[in-house]
Amino acid sequence: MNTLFSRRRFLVAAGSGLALPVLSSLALPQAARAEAAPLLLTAGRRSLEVGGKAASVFGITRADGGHGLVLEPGERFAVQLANDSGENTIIHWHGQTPPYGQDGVADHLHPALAPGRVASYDFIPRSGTHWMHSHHGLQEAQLMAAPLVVRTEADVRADVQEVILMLHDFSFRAPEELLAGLAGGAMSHGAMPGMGGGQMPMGGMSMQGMSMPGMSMPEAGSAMGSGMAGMAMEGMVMDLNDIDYDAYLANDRTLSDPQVVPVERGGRVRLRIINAASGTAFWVDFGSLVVTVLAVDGNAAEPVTGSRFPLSMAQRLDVMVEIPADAAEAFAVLALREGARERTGILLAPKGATVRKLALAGEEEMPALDLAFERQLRAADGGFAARPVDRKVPVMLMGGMAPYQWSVGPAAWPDATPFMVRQGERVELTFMNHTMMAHPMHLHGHHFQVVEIAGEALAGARRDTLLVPPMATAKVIFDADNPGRWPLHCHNLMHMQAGMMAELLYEGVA
Ligand SMILES: [Cu+2]
Repeated sequence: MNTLFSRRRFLVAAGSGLALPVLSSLALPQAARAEAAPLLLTAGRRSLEVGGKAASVFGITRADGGHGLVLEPGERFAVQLANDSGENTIIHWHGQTPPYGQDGVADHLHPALAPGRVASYDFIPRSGTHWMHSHHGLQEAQLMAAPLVVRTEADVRADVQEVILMLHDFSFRAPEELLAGLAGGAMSHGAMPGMGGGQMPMGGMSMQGMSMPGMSMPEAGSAMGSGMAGMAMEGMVMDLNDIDYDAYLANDRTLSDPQVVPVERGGRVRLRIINAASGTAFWVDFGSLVVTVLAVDGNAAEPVTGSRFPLSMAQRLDVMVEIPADAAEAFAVLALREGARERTGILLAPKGATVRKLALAGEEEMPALDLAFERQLRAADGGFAARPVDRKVPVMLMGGMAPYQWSVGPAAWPDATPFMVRQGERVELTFMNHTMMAHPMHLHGHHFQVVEIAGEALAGARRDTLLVPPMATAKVIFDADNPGRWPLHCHNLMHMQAGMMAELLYEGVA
């Protein structure tokens, strides 16, 4: 038996809350060991009010009733997770790079957490703005998600106000019903205006959906022959927003009753924004404020300034907001749904500032997300040190709306062929999107660096989730330094559930 086996176990104890010495065989710097008792998190149910109606959703709460977790510098991720949800669950620590087995994904070795049971986790957390969410069934669509922020010494020294902004989409209908509607071939797009009627056969795939006149496809290119790409650009059709949700939430509230965060005139606010929506990509909009990007997916980036940034599912964005000294009105931080007019957000309000009522929908439909911002991003540390790539892995994104089938490679999960790597290798993944939808692709257990978009090299951002637009190609690199069996999947939950997942599998791992 290989030695990994004993390392990667996480222990599922009876509901007693029994503290077990987890992963004691793992060599860890003694200095980082905290003596404090494990933090208790409870995956359970809670109720929200959405648009004046009561909604029963999931949540992941601390012992003090707060939602999610903020760890201070040097604190371990020493957590006991209790399942009080009444059904099986498993919580993935998105953005963390724990030893395999503590990742929070059920597989053939690690069962889901049964109701009434407790799982223990203990590892050195990765700093930055991350989050936690169910990786079981469709629970994520019912808000089984919460922030997971790990502060650095620099954050503490900076002494700026920190505000977390977590975005969700929400439906009163059960997610199983939403998925059945998509999978049943009943095209949800049928009721939407601007729907392109026909199907375009291309390479054995079909494309059907909303037409986006005038849309340019700068990311399209080498995924297909140039002739094919050119053909795709003529009469382009692409699908946005599989599902029309009932509401879009910012910190669990809609714009009819938004959170109003007190801020100081002349002060600075670090906003940690998490797109926890299961099926919605947003433009984050700061209106008249020009803000500075500090990090993406928890990784420091060279400063980029602007007032509107794309944020796809599962991605995080940290920005510094400087509140003008003469501010008379509250500032809205809005999340604008792509391809639509709906929006959500919070308000940053200096004392005595006017707080205006904001409509639930904007004036204009937002365009689809693109990679213009991604091209601007540079890892603050320059990214991975130069070394030859040991293994090149093509990752084909395939599928379509009718029938509703998606996959990473030709076969849908669970039949997808694993991508094999060997520990110590520098690995290059080339995402090639052969579909007419964008896919936010997430690799567990690693953060990669974006090194090429549509054939153009760059020393781009470090991330764990990259948006791959329709027909786009993008390359990322990472070092295979965390042996295990790691999901590589689309973070559109319905796509994942329809099969858009494969595994990165280290040689020698069972
Ligand atoms: Cu997808």
